[in-house]
Amino acid sequence: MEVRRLELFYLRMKLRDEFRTSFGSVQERPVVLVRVEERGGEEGWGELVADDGPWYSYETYDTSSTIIRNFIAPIVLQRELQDVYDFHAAVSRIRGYPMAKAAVEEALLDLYGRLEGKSIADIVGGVRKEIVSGVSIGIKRSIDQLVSEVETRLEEGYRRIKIKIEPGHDVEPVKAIRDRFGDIPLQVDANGAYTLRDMQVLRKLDNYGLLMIEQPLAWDDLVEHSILSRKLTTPICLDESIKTLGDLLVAYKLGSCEIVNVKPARVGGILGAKEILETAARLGIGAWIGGMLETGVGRAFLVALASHPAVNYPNDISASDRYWEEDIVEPPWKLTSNGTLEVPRQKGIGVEVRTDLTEKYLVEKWTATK
Ligand code: OSB
Ligand code: MG
Repeated sequence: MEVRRLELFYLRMKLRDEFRTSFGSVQERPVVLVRVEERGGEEGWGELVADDGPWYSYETYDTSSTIIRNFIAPIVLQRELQDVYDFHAAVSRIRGYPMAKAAVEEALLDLYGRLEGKSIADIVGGVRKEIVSGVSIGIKRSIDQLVSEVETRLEEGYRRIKIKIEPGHDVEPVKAIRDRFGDIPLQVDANGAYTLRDMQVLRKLDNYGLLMIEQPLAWDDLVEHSILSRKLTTPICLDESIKTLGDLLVAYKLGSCEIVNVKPARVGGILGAKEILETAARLGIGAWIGGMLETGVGRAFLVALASHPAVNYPNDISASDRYWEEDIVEPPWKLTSNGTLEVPRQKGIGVEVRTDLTEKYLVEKWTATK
């Protein structure tokens, strides 16, 4: 693959509704798309998922796109890459910045798939025709509002509900949902908002038959999660704390989690995510694919990964219309009557980027050429 042009499209897009977690609220987000073009004119697209501020991780769209512009783009344009593993070897000297690496890796994988006539699902060893779609619901102004959103999502067909929690908004919303909807597949995500001093509340949550509690304790902690895991019967799922395959191995040795939320952007790309999925399966750790409020471009990679056989829980991969009035891909991602998304088998990501919409939402464009 000889990449002759790498472009960044900086867009700004409004979410249909505010999305609030324990670390902050998003109404409108930066969307940075990576486009690579190969000598013969074929293209590939990827998405940088970093947000405005360093809240979920240290990356922001600004710092990570600077890393792409100054360090990753020159590497991609300077050499002829044999394959995408070659890309990872070349960028391994850049420490950290998994979201920046994942964004460019996605674009290269899409390009590689288009050149070789393979879908992303083919490339990652996906086997499913459709993937189970769950939905992640933010913190609402009232319990009534939350219950009514859960009702809407269940009616739309989502197969699992995840709600965001934080101290002061935890047992009460879970109880309200159980009282109203009974034994639906339900889980919570704290985004690191609790400590071991909150045992009382965590013990109460343990009584609601939750599928899992996601990232209850600090984002960078494995030891305290292993202590907590011994005290609860509900499985612990780690998101923020698993940044590398090495983290997963340590978490396994310590007994810090029973389940892992796999996000390609958090672990430096699709190939790294595939490796984590395979290791999780080998170790008997449950796995599913998480999201970062992606547009239809990033979503395509999540769907492909979720078709991997190691995935054994519903995913945080909703349809395009859960976040976007108009998604920037054609066709948009649509929920089937089964509460699933179909896995495309066309070459590359299997959806087309709508250049009329990338134009409409464009704030800035950056181009580097060979
Ligand atoms: O912790 O899983 C998370 C969104 C942004 C940042 C972190 C998280 C989330 C979600 C939404 O839960 C997942 C999605 O629907 O894309
Ligand atoms: Mg999470």
